[in-house]
Amino acid sequence: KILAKANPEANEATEIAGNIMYHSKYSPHFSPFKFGPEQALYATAESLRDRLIQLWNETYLHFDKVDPKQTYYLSMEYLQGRALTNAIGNLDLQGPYADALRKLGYELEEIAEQEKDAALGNGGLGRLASCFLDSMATLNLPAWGYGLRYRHGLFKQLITKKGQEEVAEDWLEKFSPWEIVRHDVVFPVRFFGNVEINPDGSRKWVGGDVVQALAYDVPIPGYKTKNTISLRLWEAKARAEDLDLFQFNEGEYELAAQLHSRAQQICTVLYPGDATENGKLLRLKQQFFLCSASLQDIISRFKERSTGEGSRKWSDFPSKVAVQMNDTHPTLAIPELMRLLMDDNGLGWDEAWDVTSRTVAYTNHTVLPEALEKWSQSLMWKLLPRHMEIIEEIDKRFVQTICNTRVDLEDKISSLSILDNNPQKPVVRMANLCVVSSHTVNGVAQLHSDILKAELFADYVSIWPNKFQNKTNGITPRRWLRFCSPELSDIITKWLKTDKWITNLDLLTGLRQFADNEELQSEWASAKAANKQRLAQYIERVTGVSIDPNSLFDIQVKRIHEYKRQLMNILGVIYRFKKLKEMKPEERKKTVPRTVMIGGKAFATYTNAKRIVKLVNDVGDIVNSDPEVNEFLKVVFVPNYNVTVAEMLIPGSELSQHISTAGMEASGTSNMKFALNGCLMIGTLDGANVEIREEIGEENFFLFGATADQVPRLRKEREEGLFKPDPRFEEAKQFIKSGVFGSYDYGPLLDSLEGNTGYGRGDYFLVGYDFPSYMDAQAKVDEAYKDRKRWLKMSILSTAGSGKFSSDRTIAQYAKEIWNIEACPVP
Ligand code: DL6
Repeated sequence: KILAKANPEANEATEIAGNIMYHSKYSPHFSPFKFGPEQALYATAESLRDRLIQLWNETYLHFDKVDPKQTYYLSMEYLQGRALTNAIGNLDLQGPYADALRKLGYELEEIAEQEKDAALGNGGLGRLASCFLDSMATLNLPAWGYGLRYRHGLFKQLITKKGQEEVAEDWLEKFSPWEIVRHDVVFPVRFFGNVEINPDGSRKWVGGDVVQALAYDVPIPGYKTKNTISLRLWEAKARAEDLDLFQFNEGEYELAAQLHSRAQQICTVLYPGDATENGKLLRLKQQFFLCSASLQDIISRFKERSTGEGSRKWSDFPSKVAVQMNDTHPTLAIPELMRLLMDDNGLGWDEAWDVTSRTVAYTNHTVLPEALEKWSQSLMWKLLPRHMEIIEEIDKRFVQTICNTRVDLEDKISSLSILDNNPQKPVVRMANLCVVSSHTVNGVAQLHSDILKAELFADYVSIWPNKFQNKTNGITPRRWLRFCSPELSDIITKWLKTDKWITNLDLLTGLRQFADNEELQSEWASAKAANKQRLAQYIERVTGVSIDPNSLFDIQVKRIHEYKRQLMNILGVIYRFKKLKEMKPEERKKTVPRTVMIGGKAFATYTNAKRIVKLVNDVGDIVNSDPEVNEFLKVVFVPNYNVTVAEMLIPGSELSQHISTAGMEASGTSNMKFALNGCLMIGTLDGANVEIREEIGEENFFLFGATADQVPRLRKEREEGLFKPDPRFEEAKQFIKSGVFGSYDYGPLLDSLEGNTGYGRGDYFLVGYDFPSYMDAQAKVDEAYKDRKRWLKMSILSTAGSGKFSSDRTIAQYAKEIWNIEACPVP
C-alpha cells in the first residue's frame, strides 16, 4: 500500500509485490532480512489472506443482513491440499501474482511448490467435502464447513524395503498462513459426568471434563465471485485454571496437567488407531467435540436474531438452518441438538424432535460393513450419559410407532432399531440413528443410492419412501482442470470460444463436434505430452525410476483396499511381464510400451493392503531392472499419494483404472477427475463409473467384469466349488509363488484369493472371476492406443462428456432438493 501510494502509476503487480515484501518484513514468524522461497511462500499467502479476510467479512456481513437460510456441512474430514494456486486462481489474480513474484526473483510455481498439503482427511469422502466447499462458495451459497483442526493430518507414507511405513505428517510445523484464529468464538464441550434431574423434571448434564473448543476459520474463496465462505476448524484447549498449580509445584507435572493433556489429545491426529479401548474413546470424543462445538455455534448465530425486531421462534430453526452430516461420523449432532434444545433452551421433547428432524440430513458414503459405525453402548454411557438417554428415547419412540402402525415390520424391528441390545455386544447403530432422525438420506451415485434403497435401508424405504435421494458426487473443475492443467484448459477455452465452461461444465459437450478435428487433436496431444513430460520428471525425482514419456501412462491411485482391487492390476502387470519375457525381441517391439503407476496409502493396521503395496514395489524393482523388458514395461509405486500428487498425475494420465468389485465403490471421484482430463478409463460397472460411461459413450470406456447384481450369485457359486479359474490368473499367481519377486512371504495375500468365500478370504472380491475379462479389456486398450487418432478422439470425448460431474451441479442439487437454500451473492 505504502509503495503504491508513493507511486500512483503502480500497477497491481507492483502493489502485490509491495504487500508481499511488507509481510516478509513485518510478519512475526521469520527474521526480516531473509527472503528465501519459504519466506516468499508465507508472505505471498499472507498477502492473499488480507484479501480473503476482507472478502470473508463482506460475505458474512451480507449474510447477516439478508439473513438467509444457511447450510452447515459437518465433516470429520477435509482434504484441502494446497491453497495458494487455488486462491490465486479463484481470485483471478494469476497474472498479477506471477508478475509480482517475478519482480521479487521467483516463479509462482516454485513458490507454490513450498506449500504443504492440508491433509485433514483420508480419501474420497474428505476430498469431496473440500470440492463441495469450493462449489458452495462459487455458487454464492450461504454455507459453512465445520471440521477439526488436527495437528497431524493423514500420515506421510514412506516406502522402504519393508514396504509402507507411516510417519506423522506435520502441516502445522511452522504455522498455516490460511487460518484465522477467533479468540472470541469459544464453546465449552463436556465429556463424562452424569445426569441430574432438576426440580421441574428437566435434566442437566453435569460434572466430568470440560474442554474449550476454539474456532479457526479457513477462508474458502469462490471462483470469480466476492463470496468467500468459511471452513471453521475446532481446536480443543483446556483453561488456565485447569492446571493444578499446587500439584505442579509439588513436582507432579503429569497429574497437574491432566486436563490439558486430555484436551490436547482430541485434535492431535486424524483417525487415531481404534483397536484399543482408549483409541475408541478418543475417536468418540473427536466426533462429539465436532458436533457439540458446531451446534453451539449454529445455535448462538440463530439466537443472535431471536430477540427484537424480526425475532424468531424455535420452530423457525429449520427454515434458517440446514445441517448436513457427511457420513455417520457426525451423527452425535442429533442427540446433541436435542440436548441443547431441551436442557439448555427449555424445549419439550416433541418440539425439540420436530426441530431436529427437520434440520438434519445424512449422506451415506459406503455399504462396506466395517465402515458402518457401531459404538459400544457402555462406552457411550460413560462418555455421553445424557446423549444415551436421548438416543434410547428416540429409539423407544421409533419402535413404538412401528409397532403401532406397521405390524408387517414387527419381525424387522431388531434390525431397524437404533440400539442393538445383543447381550454379547450391545451397540448403537449410527446409520440407523441417522436414517430415523434425518429428513433426507442420500447416496452418492445412482447405483449406490439404488443399492441403499434395495438392500441396506430397504425396510426404512417402506416406512418413508420419500426420504431417500441420490446426489451423484462431483469434483471442482477449477482445481481439477483449470489450475492443474492450464495447457489443456486453454485449448478448451479456445475451441469453445469461451471460458464459461469453468463454471458451467455442461458446455464441454461443445467439444464433441471437434473430436475428429486434426488441429484440435494435435493441440490436445501436445498438451497431454507436456503433462506427461512433467509427470515423468516428477516420477524420476521421487522414485529414481526413469519412465518413457512415449509409453502409455496407466494409473491407479486411491486408498489401497482389497475391494478396489489393486491386486488385480498388479496380477495383470505380472502376467504382462511374464509374456514379454517369453516373447522374441521382434515380437516385443510390436507391443505397446506401458508405464503402470499405482499409488495410495494403506491404513496402518490393514495388513493385506500393506502386502499389496509391498508387492507392487517388489514387482517394480524386478521389472524396471530387467534389460529385456524395461523398454516395454515399467512399474512404479508413487509414494505418499495426496492431493498435490494427484494434481500432477491426473493431467498426465492416459488410462486410469477404476476396477472395484461391482457394488462396493459407492461412487469414486478420481474417476471423474481422470475423465475430465481426457484420460480413458478401464473399469467395472460400479459407483459413478456407470454414469461416466453413459455420459462419455460406452465406446469410449473399457468395460469388464461382473455386474453388482451378479456378485452374490458368483460368491455362492464359488463357495460351492463351481468356479473354474482362468489359466492366466493361475499363471500370474504361480509366478509370484515361484519367488521371482523376492523372498517376502506373499502367502497370506495369495491365500485371500483361495478357499471358501468370506469377507477377506476365498476371493470375496472376485479377482479371479473378473481377471479374464479384465485382461481382455486390457488387450483392447493396447489395440486402441496403436490408433493414435482414435485414441485422441476418445480422449476428447471423455472430457466432452464430463460436464455432469462438476461439484457445482451436485451442490446445486443439494441446495435445491435437500437444504432448500438459495444463492446470496455479495453485491
Ligand atoms: O462419496 C465420496 C466417497 C466415494 O466416492 C467413495 O466411493 C467412497 O468409498 C467414499 N467413502 C468413504 C467411506 N467412509 N466412511 N465412512 O470414504 O466416499
